[in-house]
Amino acid sequence: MNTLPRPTFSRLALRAVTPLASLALGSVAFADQTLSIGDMHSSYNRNIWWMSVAVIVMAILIFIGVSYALFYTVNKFREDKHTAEPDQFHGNNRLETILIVVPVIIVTIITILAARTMAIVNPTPKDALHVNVTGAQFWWAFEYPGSPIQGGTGTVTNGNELVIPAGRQIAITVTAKDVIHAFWAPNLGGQRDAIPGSKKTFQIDTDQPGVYQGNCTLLCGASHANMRFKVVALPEAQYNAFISAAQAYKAPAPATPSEQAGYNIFMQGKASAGAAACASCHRIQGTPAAGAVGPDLSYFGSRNTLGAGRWEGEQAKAMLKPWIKNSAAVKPGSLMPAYEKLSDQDLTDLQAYLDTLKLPAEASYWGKVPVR
Ligand code: HEC
Ligand SMILES: [Cu+2]
Repeated sequence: MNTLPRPTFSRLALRAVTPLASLALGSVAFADQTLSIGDMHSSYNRNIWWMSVAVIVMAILIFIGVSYALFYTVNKFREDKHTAEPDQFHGNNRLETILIVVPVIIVTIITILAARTMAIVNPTPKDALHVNVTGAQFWWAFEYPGSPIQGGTGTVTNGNELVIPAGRQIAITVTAKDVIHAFWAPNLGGQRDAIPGSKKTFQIDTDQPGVYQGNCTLLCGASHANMRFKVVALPEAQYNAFISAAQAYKAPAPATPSEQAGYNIFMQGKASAGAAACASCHRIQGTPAAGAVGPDLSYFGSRNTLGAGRWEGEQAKAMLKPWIKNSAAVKPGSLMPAYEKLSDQDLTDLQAYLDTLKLPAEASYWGKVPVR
């Protein structure tokens, strides 16, 4: 017996209409979030949308006008109505002038609309928050040039998770380390190529706090599709708590023997396992680890993703050991070396140490705003 409910017409229609509607809005739905250029909480998207509406309305009017003219002439000059040979004439100045002037007016209007929109969205506002973004195979570095580290060198940096205040313009200066990537968080604004040796500044923004999805959108190698990032837009006060805690942050000293063992492998490697020191590639604020070849791990314990958004939440925790052992086996093309010779105990120790790298509770940014 078939106990499945029979699909009713309305259910079928809904099934057909939902993807069409999201296609029309330029959005893609994932399990729990939506990538959408139709997210009107971003002033960038709003400006582009209203310009598009104007152009689409013009296009519809032109379509109607041209179709009308076509059917009108076809009907009026049908052969069965006019058996005699049609008038033979050369040129029609009035018609030709109209055919030149009208398109010129249309293109001029579109040019003005586009130039106006560019003039609105392109200049960096004075009060924008500046973030330097660097793409690398296959991860993202986010650096806050305006937020120096207290009693240290450099500025606040995070890997793969970009924390921003909602309701403010964020000036992103984007570049790349190795090959060309592209930065895009569609809900927050336009995309820009990340090109080695070039720096481009543009703005993203949202007035709605939440966690948003970002992706590399230029084919850059085996794990291009796994080169994701999160943008966590916090209410301004929570953002300020995050950034001041990040400026003051010092990784806690290892407290247990396991954490200490993990710390030692991280900082010095483990000669018997032929393991290079993790610290040569990764930075942990407040420790001697200052590498910049891989993502900053200063508050890795407060992060929710692993492998540049390849895994999230519980999965990210479960994948940490396989990741350290051989990241390329679980994320194709990963440029982090494999550590096959580290024992399970070594991996447990490393995980224990990495888990301690946490921001203070009031400054941690996960779980405070909904995933959008
Ligand atoms: C040769 C440089 C290099 C060394 C040495 C290295 N890593 Fe990495 N690591 C990387 C790169 C590059 C990535 C980013 C890979 C990707 O996402 O595609 C990475 C990513 C990571 C991540 C994931 C970060 C995130 O947010 O996604 C963790 C955790 C990590 N490494 C831990 C370690 C540990 C622990 C060690 C030592 C056992 C180590 N790394 C040694 C280069 C290195
Ligand atoms: Cu990329």
